[in-house]
Amino acid sequence: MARLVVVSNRVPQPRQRLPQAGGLAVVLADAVKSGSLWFGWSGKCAPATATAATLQEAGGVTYATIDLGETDHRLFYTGFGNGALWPMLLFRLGLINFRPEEYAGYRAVNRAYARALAPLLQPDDLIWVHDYLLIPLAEELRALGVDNRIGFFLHTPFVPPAILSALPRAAELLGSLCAYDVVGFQTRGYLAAFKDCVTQVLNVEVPNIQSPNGQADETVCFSHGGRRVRAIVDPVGIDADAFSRVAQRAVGSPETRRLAASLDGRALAIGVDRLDYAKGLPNRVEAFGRLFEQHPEHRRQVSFLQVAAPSREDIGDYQSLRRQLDRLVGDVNGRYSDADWTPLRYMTRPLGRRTLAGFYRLARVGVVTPLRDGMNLVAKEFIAAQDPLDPGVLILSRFAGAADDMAGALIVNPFDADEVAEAMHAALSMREEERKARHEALHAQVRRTTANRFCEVFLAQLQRTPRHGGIGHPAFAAAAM
Ligand code: ADQ
Repeated sequence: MARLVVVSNRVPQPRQRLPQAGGLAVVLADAVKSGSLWFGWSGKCAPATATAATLQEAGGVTYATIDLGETDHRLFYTGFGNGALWPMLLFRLGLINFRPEEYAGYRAVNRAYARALAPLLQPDDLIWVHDYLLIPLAEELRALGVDNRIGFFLHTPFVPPAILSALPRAAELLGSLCAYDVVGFQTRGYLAAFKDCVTQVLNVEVPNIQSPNGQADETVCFSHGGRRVRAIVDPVGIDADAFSRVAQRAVGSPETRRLAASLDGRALAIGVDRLDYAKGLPNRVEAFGRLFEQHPEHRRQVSFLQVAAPSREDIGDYQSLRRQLDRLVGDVNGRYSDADWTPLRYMTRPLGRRTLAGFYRLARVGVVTPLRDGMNLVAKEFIAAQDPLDPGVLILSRFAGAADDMAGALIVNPFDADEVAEAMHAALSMREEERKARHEALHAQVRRTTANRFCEVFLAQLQRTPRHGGIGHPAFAAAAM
């Protein structure tokens, strides 16, 4: 069995016994077995970017990290990565701030990662690269002569050609993606968008492969730059059974009991997100206010808890989002609060995984209304955490990847405050029978598309790629389809 090398910008702390809630570490827990290597940024900035990785070992896994120079980090992460590429992938063209020097810095950091990683590689290693910050990594590794099998998974959405083309140098990035042997997407829609971009932006012919049930493609294969690329659909999931157990135990925890007592018999609605403009928090707060306008019977009967973990705080758009939310939450609370009831509780800090699980289980409504989201794991966690005998109701944005296979949720357009308010009303008024039926279907789905399955599907695809991915290689013909 080949060694697995995972590459992600952030690497879990080796000494942390329980990984951070929801991070990549949780998703990859089963795949990163003893003997694997995990490579990425140390999380620290130094005067200059390191040229060699520092190695640490824990539980048989080697963690190899490098410090980034302060300027490199700014250009790569705050600059091109999150100031141009992220808004483009999240369909927010107005927020794209493209600067050529930042793009150069983004590519330079990918080159530095490649140079530090290459000496650690063994010939048969399977390399699995994660997310939008590392799109050019395979191309940089190939330039150093690395011909291992390299796969890439995009956790964000993928966009249609009209959106992609708005970002300067996007065609170059699309070409960089073709240096991978396998490229994975969360949904069929993103794969179809990728196929359209390859066809229209790179002028490459991509043959149709009809899936057996006649649905949209789950795999496309094409050749570009002398290599064969296989693009696949592989939705990210959670370890649903483990999360259910954590939630069951957490109901007795002091934090959950305190929250339950503070509700004083009222229903709880909950939202849990990174503080990111893609998560639709201002629209959600507005919709909650609209609920009290349109259905005054819910006043004093429900409390909404929004947990928002600060993220990318050194970027201006994130600072203004925070200010906007402070004001909006104040508006709704000012308008509807009573001396002994506050409609909106708003916390800007992360919560532990167990506390979160207990809070989800207590909630009658889970509100997951991003404007765009690659998948959204909170939707899946909320479902896994419910008591099947008295479950809460999920309200889910149609623009989250999760909506593709979570039809049992109340699916909404997050831009339509009235529609979201109506869904909140429907969820709060829903009879037990319907809540149970919806939960049963959703729970079965969340248990099917687990984190473990996500890893198995991706690695099986990568494994079946011939080692020398070049088209001329004789192994290619056998493995091409
Ligand atoms: P994110 O955009 O970070 O991830 P998401 O899928 O919602 O989004 O995952 C967030 C995780 O962090 C969840 O496990 C959640 O429990 C946890 N979390 C969020 N806020 C928290 C808080 N305040 N306290 C504690 N924990 C919190 C990216 C993509 C998503 C995709 C994932 C996985 O943007 O679309 O689903 O990767 O592929």
